[in-house]
Order: sequence, then C-alpha cells, then structure tokens
Amino acid sequence: MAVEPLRGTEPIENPGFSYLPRFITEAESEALLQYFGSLKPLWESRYVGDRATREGQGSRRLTRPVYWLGAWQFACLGYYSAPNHLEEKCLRAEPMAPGLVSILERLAPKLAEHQTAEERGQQPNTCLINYYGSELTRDAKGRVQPVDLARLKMHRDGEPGPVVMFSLGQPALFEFVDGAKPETPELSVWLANRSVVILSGPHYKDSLYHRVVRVRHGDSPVMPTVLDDFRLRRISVSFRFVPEEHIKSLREFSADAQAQVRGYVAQLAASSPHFEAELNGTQLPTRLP
Ligand SMILES: O=C(O)CCC(=O)C(=O)O
Repeated sequence: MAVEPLRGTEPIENPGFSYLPRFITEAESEALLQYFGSLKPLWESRYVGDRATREGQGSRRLTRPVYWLGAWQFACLGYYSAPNHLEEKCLRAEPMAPGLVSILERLAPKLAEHQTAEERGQQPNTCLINYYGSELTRDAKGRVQPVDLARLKMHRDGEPGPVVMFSLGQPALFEFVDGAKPETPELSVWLANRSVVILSGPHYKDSLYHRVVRVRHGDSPVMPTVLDDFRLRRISVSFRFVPEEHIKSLREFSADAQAQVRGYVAQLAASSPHFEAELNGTQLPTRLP
C-alpha cells in the first residue's frame, strides 16, 4: 500500500535515515544561493561522441544541469561505485566552498552517528550540486513553453559510507523504493527548503533506491538564474566520500576517457581556472623545446 508523504516539517530519525528540517540558516542559504548562482552547471549526457553511436543510445541528456566540487563524476564515464567501478570515474575538481565545509563541520556529530567505526575517518570530500527546474523552450510562434524536468530517477549512490544532502528552494518529493516494487515507496517525504538528509547503512543506502519525484512551484526563496533558457526552482547538494587515490587529473585518464570528457572540461574551463589548468595540462607541446 502506498504511504502518505510526510510533510517535512518535523525531524525524522530512523536507523540509516535522518531528516533535519531548518538545519541550514537563512543567512547560509542566502550566501549559498549567491555562490551556486555564480557557477555554470553542465547539461551532461550519458553517452557522448562515438559511444552514443556505438551503443545506439543517442545522447540521453540528464534531467538537470549539475556541478561537482572535489571530484567531478561525468555521467558518460559511469559513476563511481565500490567495489567494482573505481578507476577513471573521478576527475579532480574545484575545492569545496568554505560555506559548504562549515555546514559539514556542524553536521559532524550527526554524521558520526551514521558512520561505522571504519568509516569515521572518511569525511565527505566531494559533492554533487543538482539544479532542478524547467527548460524554457519556444513554440512555433516564439512563445515560451516551460518544460518541467525537475525530477531524478531512482538510483543508489555507490560511494562508500553515508551520503549527506541538503535542499534549497521549493520542496521536493523524495522517496525510497524497493527496486522490485518501485510503485509503492517505503518512505516518502517532502524535503523542505534548508533541510538536511543523511542516509547510510545496509537498508536506506545499500538496498533501497531513492528518487526525486517532483518539485513544487513557488517563488520564495528567489532562485538565481544559472543558465539561459532554464528556470531554476530547487538546488540539492549531496556530499560523498571518495578515496583520494581514485581522484585523478585529466592527464592521468586513458586517451578514450579523456576524449569523452574533453568537451565538458573545455566548457568548464571557460569560467574556471581550475579546469583551464586541467585542460592545459593535457595539451601536447606544439613545438619541441
Ligand atoms: O535532490 C535530492 O534531494 C536528491 C539528490 C540525489 O539523490 C543525489 O544527488 O544522489
């Protein structure tokens, strides 16, 4: 039987799932929205170039623009997933912004409750910033037609240890489902503006899948404009831990992996000195010294 979604106004504590409403302060939210608005997220595709043709997949764009800090996991290379998918998944990215680090520091005691003794030393060192909203397409008469793309299909996160997430903007319907019966969520909750989620352990993290079914419409808080033709109404940030030895520079990737992500790195380089350096680090010298 389908469960009624929880309203997301009260804390929730289950073994392996914590929900903390109003954890992010108004002041933090304001500063973070400004920061997230200054980034240029990417519309990534799961398959690029030759691989799209080879696998007959077309390009299959993600349902939302994304930005990663710490390490970038490109959808076209497949995501990091222990124990089998560890290499050539994580490209070194810009460091985590101080505003994000201080939120993680405040969350440390709660995070420790979710960590096994072995995981205690593993602090989240990367994060995925998801931008949810509507694409602004135009009809034949040039009138704007928003297409609502604000959702994320069911998946599990493959990095070791707990995942910490927070939400800014309009509430999102977040669900945990058993992959064999996704039509009846086990837990369903509206994630409110400024709330935090932590998921961990064999049930919520490793066995169930999670997804974002939809995002409400509304105009408070005011969200920044991040891309042309995109109306943003929610941002989520999910922090993960990736062992340092699996985070590599572009020049350490194989030629095939470099070829797949080079176009994205070039897009990022246009507004990021970090990715500009990554790109330059792989260039062959044009002249012998
Ligand atoms: O947007 C959300 O709240 C969920 C994000 C998520 O599932 C993820 O980043 O893996």
